[in-house]
Amino acid sequence: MSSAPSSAAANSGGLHPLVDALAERIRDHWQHLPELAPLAVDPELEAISGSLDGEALFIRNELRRCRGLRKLHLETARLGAGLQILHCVFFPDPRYDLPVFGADIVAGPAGVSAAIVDLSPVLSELPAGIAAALAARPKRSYGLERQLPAWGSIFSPHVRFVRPSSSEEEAAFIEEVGEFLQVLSAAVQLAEAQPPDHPSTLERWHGQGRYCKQQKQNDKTRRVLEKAFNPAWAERYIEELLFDDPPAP
Ligand code: BLA
Repeated sequence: MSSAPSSAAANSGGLHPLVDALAERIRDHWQHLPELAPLAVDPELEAISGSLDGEALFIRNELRRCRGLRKLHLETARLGAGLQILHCVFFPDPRYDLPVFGADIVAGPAGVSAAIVDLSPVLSELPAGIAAALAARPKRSYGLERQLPAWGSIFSPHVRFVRPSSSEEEAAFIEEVGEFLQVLSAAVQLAEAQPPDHPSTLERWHGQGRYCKQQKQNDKTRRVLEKAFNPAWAERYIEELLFDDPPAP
């Protein structure tokens, strides 16, 4: 038996090393969350494969839940024209005073074009303890820091949106994501549920709905999905899986 060299894996549908390494980091992190449990996903949306212009397309969706977070979603995908994507959102259970964790990596044949990570508030500001922990992180700079689009007003002042341009910068970005996850984990461990009909719970539920609505204004995501599949499919995928309205608490 011989094992294939990694370049062969990359040519036959493997993922960019940053996408793979970050997906691994996120899966490892899940194992430390309290009461981690599977979350059902429509089998039609769990693993999707196809081809576009002779290129293999696939989407892999992994979903979990835990105490404090209603939906942990990790998507890894290859969507044609060499486009590789890691999309990850942890949606809080609105009974808990927790932010939304989001990370997205977009890599093309020319390298990573976008790497973003944030703990985003569902109300106007992050819980004070989380804001303080994020502010205390070591500062890192990248050669290319990117400007957020207008819909990005949902992100916190601590958001990192960069184009890493070396393996050092890619490693630094993975470290940063690890720090955001660490800050979230510590908050999850301490968080206590409020009643479903508590006014704060309802405000957080509405706030999470706003987060989803803003994310759906990212035309770049929609365009890629429409091109790889079709507009009706893209619409269903976005509305039902990526940014479905949070269920009432
Ligand atoms: C940008 N997202 C993009 C781009 C593409 C996608 C092709 C343009 C790349 C670039 O600007 O360099 C595509 N992203 C996808 C697809 C999926 C995806 C197809 O996740 C999923 C199937 N996007 C998110 C989340 C965040 C996010 C959770 O889904 C942040 C937490 C951010 N993506 C984000 C931002 C941009 C982006 C801020 C830049 C948008 C812009 O500059 O207009």
